[in-house]
Amino acid sequence: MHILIGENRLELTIGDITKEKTEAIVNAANGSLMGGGGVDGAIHQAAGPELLQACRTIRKQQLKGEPLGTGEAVITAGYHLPASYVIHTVGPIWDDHHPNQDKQLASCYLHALKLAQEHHLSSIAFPSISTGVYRFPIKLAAEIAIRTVTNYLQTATFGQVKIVLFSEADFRVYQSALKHITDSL
Ligand code: AR6
Repeated sequence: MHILIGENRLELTIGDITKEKTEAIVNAANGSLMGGGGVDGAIHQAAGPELLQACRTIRKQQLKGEPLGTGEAVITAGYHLPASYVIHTVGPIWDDHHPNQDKQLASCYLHALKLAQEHHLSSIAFPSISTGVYRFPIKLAAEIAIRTVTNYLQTATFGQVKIVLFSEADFRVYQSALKHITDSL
């Protein structure tokens, strides 16, 4: 399913993000940028060892050895992926609920979109950040993701944004969030 927002298109699909042909795909990484499980593991596996090397260089040079902060984003090439770029971001770990986690999750989407636009990219695919290992409740995560992306697309000329869900159940949650938010636009 998709909606048009000005000249931009927001699309929800079910699939494996490592197969996406958008110019950039987003990785739900951890601060170490050294890989992990879930979508992070799948992206590193499909991109090849060059991706880990690029992440090491970013940790050393751009981040001066520090971990990537929650809600921040960095960009690398996509190496063996169909996507030319990977934008790595770190979602919040769900821990009861303090409002800062909502802001951090919104920041992931916002910083990834801004970074893509700074690199003159016009298509990007996101996974459902933080809703796997990091346990963020998917209903709330979907509302935050879709609201952040639609707000951004209302003020920018970007192109295509996809959110790639890994299961039919996750897709349905995002679909109802999209419907809820577009009804109020
Ligand atoms: N394509 C699309 N979505 C996927 C794929 C895929 N190939 N594989 C999994 N998902 P998670 P997080 C979905 O756990 O919660 C890692 O170890 C998955 O079903 O990947 O942000 C990192 O290194 C879920 O809906 O990311 C971090 O340590 C969504 O992607 C930590 O997990 C996110 O689940 C990050 O946790």
